[in-house]
Amino acid sequence: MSSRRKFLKRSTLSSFGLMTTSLFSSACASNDDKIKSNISTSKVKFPFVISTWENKKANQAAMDILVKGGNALDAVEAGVKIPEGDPEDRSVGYGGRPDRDGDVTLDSCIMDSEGNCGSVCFLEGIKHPVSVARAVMEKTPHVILAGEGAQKFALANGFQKENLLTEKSRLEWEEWKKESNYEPVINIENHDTIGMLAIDANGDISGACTTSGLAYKMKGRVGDSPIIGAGLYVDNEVGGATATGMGEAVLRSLGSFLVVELMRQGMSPAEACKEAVMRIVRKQRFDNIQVGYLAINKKGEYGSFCIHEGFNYVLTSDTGTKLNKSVFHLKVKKEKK
Ligand code: SD4
Repeated sequence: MSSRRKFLKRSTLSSFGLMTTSLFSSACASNDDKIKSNISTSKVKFPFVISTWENKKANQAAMDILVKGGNALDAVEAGVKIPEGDPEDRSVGYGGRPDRDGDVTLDSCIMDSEGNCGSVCFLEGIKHPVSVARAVMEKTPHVILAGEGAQKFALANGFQKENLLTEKSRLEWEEWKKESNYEPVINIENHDTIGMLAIDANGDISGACTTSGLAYKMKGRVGDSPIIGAGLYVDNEVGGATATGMGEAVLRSLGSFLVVELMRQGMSPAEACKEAVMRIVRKQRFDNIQVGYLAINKKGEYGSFCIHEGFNYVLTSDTGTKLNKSVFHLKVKKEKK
């Protein structure tokens, strides 16, 4: 069982234990000092690539391009295409869990160092939505194409229509349908949306974010991942940020844009991610949802912050690949055996 999956289980159990507002606030206060001491600035020589969760292969594909002098845009596209094409990755692209009607619908976006961006949402039948998002950016006057229009555009631009629902995902969905018990509670679902940021040898930053979204979501639901400023934002003068977790919470606070703007005002990536998470904690219900932010700046500094313990990210540079645990707001209580 992946550590992410274990986290989801543990987190759900522990969140049910925290039932009152006063308990929440005391947990916040007592954790705050620890958080302060954990927020240190980490820096790495560029080029490097960083991405949400544990997808080392995705980072490697991006790094292969960066070490040859390739640009950050090509790197992030190639990187996130790895989980998009992997049927075992159940929350991105091919093999992703379907919506409640049994359809796999994909959300993806990409943004380059010039401030250009492209996005597709509610896209069906196309394995690599990030490449369609890039085509939207490069070949149309628009930023976002949705649903049928996005698919029509993809087909007109050489993408093939494929069935993205694997047998494994279909059988799970059939099982889910027996009770059709849908609670939009992110911590009980397994989803490893990839948000990736890269800084190339020239110091230019690009990012991409791609997902099949929440399993068994309502038909037509679009999350934060394809929304520029929510799931991803890059400003090459400052840095870049990406998000994972409960998309609705990120959308309400336009989290990735917020992180970049906070860095513009002088915060380090980790401090900015923390402040963006704390906005959610202060203004929204956060007991049973996870949100994690990951950010880099122009100096090559990086950092992250999440609501609940358990979010991690992978960093790949010329010194190799390292899985890092994110600093968090609330500790997950250990399961009693
Ligand atoms: C969404 N933010 O669709 C995505 C889900 C996610 O790891 O990040 N999963 O809300």
